[in-house]
Amino acid sequence: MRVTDFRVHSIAMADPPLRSSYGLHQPYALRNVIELQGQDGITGIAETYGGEEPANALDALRERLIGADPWRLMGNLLSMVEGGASGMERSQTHHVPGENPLDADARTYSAIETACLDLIGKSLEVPICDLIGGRVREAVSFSAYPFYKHAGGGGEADDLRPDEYGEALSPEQLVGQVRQMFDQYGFHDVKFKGGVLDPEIEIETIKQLRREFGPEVPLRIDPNCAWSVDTSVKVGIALADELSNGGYLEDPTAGLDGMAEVRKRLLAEGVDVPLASNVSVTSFGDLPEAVRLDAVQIVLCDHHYWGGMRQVQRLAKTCQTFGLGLSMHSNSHLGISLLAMAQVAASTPHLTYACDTHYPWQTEQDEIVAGGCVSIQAGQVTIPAGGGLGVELDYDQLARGKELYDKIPYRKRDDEAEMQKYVDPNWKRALPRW
Ligand code: GKR
Ligand code: MG
Repeated sequence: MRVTDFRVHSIAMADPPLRSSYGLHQPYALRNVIELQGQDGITGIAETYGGEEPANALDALRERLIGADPWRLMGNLLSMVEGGASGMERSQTHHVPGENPLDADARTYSAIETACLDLIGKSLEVPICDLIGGRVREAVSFSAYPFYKHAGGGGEADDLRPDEYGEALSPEQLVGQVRQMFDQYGFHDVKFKGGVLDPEIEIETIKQLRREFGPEVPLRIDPNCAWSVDTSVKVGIALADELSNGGYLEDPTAGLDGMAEVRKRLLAEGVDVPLASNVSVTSFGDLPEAVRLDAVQIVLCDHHYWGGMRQVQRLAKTCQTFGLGLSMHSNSHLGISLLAMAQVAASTPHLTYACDTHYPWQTEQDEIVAGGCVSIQAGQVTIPAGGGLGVELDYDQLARGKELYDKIPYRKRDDEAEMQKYVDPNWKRALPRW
């Protein structure tokens, strides 16, 4: 089998005004979708971070891709993941995910790997999860991912979208948002994006979530490093009960040293809430120090920037070896990414938490997989019967996403600029803020 053509499509999708310590989501989120066409007309697809730089990096590989054997390609390009900066420490504390130059090669490689696996899987009629080791679960659990948000459903001008969830800038509104997600998708877990309001309000939000959903629903909070060590310890103590039973405290503060200090001080207080990270641990090079310092007890994997699905499987085994848990990180994405996440999760035995997903924040109007939105039922995505990822592209919808991209001015994610535009002209990301 040979690759006969390679196409990169830059698309946009509406995104609601979600808040985090990075700032405010812009009215559109960007994605790049690639197609790797094989000789027999079968095409492998993948979805990755959006905007110009990732598209250019993918385009730059064209010559190496055309004429290559997709089975060999993943090995031929492996130095993008195993060599250079990719194996070394590359914390994304100060970068919006997808904008960290140190993981650029790993992100590019991952998209090519996914498209190769989709192409191979489709031609053999074997789902990716079985191709890369065999499924250990038929369906993958995802958690509700509530955000504080301003009113609005995303999009702009004549493309303003309905505001499905409404404003959520208080504990009560946030609880209402989660209830709506639970009713619609049947989630069993909550990963709550904090680092936005005063920590006392965020503590109250978690307490109200616990009162509303009870102790059988695991709760996690992720302020993306917005807190000092002192504040992190204070929050950890205040939420010791609510964040236990399968919950965790994710990236409360910046850096491995800070995380280690939080852990040490919490343990000294008799609080054994585990610390999770997708910010201070983003590569294998970060792991030895994280383990040595006991800074992180749960790593969030993400095939998009860890260098692909097989690297995630290796990460899982490494975590298991060192007694760490494994969860899965997400950024704004559509159905191709959701299925890629589900395929790797289905074939990863040591996955100890329900995965994150932003999927409920996107709408069918922007979905580019044939048949519309991928179904999440009882909080789970079931592995489709088809080969590869199990989905095909809807080319009309893809064209629509490309038109949208051409029309809008956004070319990279910039939550700080959006925050300055709509909330506070002087706003800067400050770590720690509290
Ligand atoms: O979408 O604003 C967001 C999130 O804050 C995202 O950028 C993070 O990468 O989901 C994320 C996380 O778990 O850190
Ligand atoms: Mg996180």
